[in-house]
Order: sequence, then structure tokens, then C-alpha cells
Amino acid sequence: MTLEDWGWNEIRAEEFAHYKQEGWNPGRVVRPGRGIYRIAVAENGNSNEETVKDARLTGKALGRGEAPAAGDWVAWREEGGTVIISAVLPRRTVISRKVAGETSREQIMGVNVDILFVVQSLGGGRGFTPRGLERYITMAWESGCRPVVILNKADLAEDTTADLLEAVAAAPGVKILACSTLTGQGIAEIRRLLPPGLTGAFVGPSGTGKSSIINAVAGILLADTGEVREADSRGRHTTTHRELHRLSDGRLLLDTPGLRELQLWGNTDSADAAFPEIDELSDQCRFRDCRHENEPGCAVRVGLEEGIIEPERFDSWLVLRKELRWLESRRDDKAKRELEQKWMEIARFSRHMKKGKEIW
Ligand SMILES: Nc1nc2c(ncn2[C@@H]2O[C@H](COP(=O)(O)OP(=O)(O)OP(=O)(O)O)[C@@H](O)[C@H]2O)c(=O)[nH]1
Ligand SMILES: [Mg+2]
Ligand SMILES: [Zn+2]
Repeated sequence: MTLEDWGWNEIRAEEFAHYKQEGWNPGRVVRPGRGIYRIAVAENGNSNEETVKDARLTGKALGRGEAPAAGDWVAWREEGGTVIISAVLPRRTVISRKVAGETSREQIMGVNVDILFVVQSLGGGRGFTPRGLERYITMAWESGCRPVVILNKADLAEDTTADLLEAVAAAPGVKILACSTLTGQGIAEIRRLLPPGLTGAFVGPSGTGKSSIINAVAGILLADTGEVREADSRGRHTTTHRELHRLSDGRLLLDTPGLRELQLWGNTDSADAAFPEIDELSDQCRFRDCRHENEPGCAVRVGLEEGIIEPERFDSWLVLRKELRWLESRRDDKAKRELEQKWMEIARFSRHMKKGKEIW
């Protein structure tokens, strides 16, 4: 196994050159855990050698909030029998959400992913809804990955065409596929969209069939799958870890645990890419800070009246923007507190200096 098999290329090598000089090796995080990160490494010419290693962080080398995520390229070496990670290479894409609840913490679900497959289910309780899909599409555009929507369990759908049309309206400009791991529908198309060497990630609610799709694409059982609950057809959260799988044909597929609820991470404008028709018209409003309520010259209102913008999508956009604005204000508060703290320290420092005290 070589690192190219895990997506390594010349650009990565260039970014890594400085670490290499200092005696570090490159590796890719395939399964992050609590304090232990499973990384894929090169074989070193000896094919009997382990190509995955369990590594720990050095602590000092990485700042807070910079812990490696699934898909990261890291610098590692062995010290006293332990594999340690000292640095994370720049990330090309980041799939993030806000940790559920009242906190304003970020949770990274995967990085350096090329194609983000948003998996929704056409059968059973927690089925696909346009509003739910809009949330996932907002996250997908924000991540920098190319989004693809998978409407899975097409074998259970009553009217797949109607579902597809609803999905097209909720995810304009995004490729949408109807799939079934039972009949094999759509699996060849997923393979076509994700050639070997690229990394694809699968996200969505529990029980929609993310792990089943990975197995279908692989043609063998790689990932655990689980029955949905009888009572309400919801998933049982079978996948508990993010894990990057490498198929024998070289495809790289990141499986993620199903989400109970998706809360967004980003700034106030992060939802705009998922609502291009609203974004475009809002640029034409007379006032730059138009709230699209009763302002004169509001192009969004005109769009709503003329049916260019669906009222449900407009409401959905407002909800997501409100959520993102709240997040932004929380972050501003935090930044302000940190700045105040810094000034207090500087003030204390200068008082000490005036008194001629030694403080180091
Ligand atoms: N009818 C039907 N069932 C499917 C299909 N794909 C998956 N399933 C079933 O759905 C259930 C859940 O599948 P999983 O692959 O475990 O779902 P998941 O999205 O990985 O769920 P979590 O790991 O909990 O997030 C299993 O019982 C699968 O057999 C499909 O295309 N059609
Ligand atoms: Mg799963
Ligand atoms: Zn307006």
C-alpha cells in the first residue's frame, strides 16, 4: 500500500516537505477516536508491515480545536514505541456542523472530501423532506465539497418521480440520484461519480442506508449495517465512528454516524448557496440590508409574488439564516471576551512594568 492509494499527490508532498526534513512521516487519518487516531501510512518497501497505525497527539504541538479529523493528512513518527502526531496539513474541504444543543461548538465530520453524498430515505418514518434536505445542502455547499443527493430505498417509494421532483426543487443545481441497495439501482452511477483516488463521504440521518450503500459500492461487507426500529422506522445509530474505507479498486469512502439533528455551522450568508434563486434576487433589492419584509424596492417580495421563489423555500431560508446569525453573534461575543481578556493582561503587564516588578 502506498500513500497515493490514500489520495496523496505532489501538492500534498510539497506541503509536507518541511515536516519531512525534520524527520516526520505523512499519514492519513482513517478513524479518529478519543485520543487515539488510526492513520494509514506507507508500506516502506516491506509488504508485511502494518499499513495502519494507532497514533496519539503530542499535545503541545497542536493548538486547541486543531485535533485531527477523519480524512486529515498528518505528520507522525515513532518515539519510544508510541506513534505520535505533531501537525495537520492544510485542509481542502471541511464538513462541519454545530454540536447539537445550546453550545456554539463546531464538530468536524470529515475533511479533504471531494464528493459529499447526502443520503435520504424514500421509505419509512424518518423519510426525506425538502426542508431537511435544504439543511444538508447548506452544509454541503459550505464544506467546499461537490454535493450529490442520494434518495435511497427507491424500492420502497410509492412514486419515485414525485420524490425526485421535490428533491430537485429543494436542491437546485445539485446532482440527484434514486438508489436502492436492494435492487442495485443507482450504484453504478455512484461509482461513476466517484472515481478511484477521490474521497467521497456519506452523511444523513440514521437508518437511511449510508453503510449499506458503501457495502454495495464495494461489493463486499466493509461497514456494519443495522435494522431500523419496527415502531417508527428510525435508524438505530449503527455506525458509531467516522471511518474512511479504502476499496480494493482504490475508491475512498468515508462512512459517518447518522445524525439525529443537523444544526448548521457557518456565517449568516452560508445558506445563500443552497438558495440561489433567493440570493440572486436579494442582490437586486434597493437597500443592501433589506430584510425582505415591507421595504420598498424589495426584489425578493416581487419574486415571491411572481412565483419565482417558493414561499416554503423563502421561510426555510429565513429559518436557516436566523440560526446562522445566532451562531455568528455567539462567536462575536466570544471573540470580544477574548479581546477583553487580552487587554486586561496587557494592562496588568504595564502596571507591573511601572512598578518595576519582575514578572517572568
Ligand atoms: N428496502 C431497503 N432497505 C435498505 C436499503 N438500503 C439500506 N436498507 C436497510 O436500512 C437499514 C439501515 O441501513 P444502514 O446502512 O445501517 O443505515 P445507516 O444510514 O448506515 O445508519 P446509521 O449507521 O445508523 O447512521 C438496514 O436494515 C438496511 O438493510 C434499500 O435500498 N432498500
Ligand atoms: Mg451506518
Ligand atoms: Zn428585499
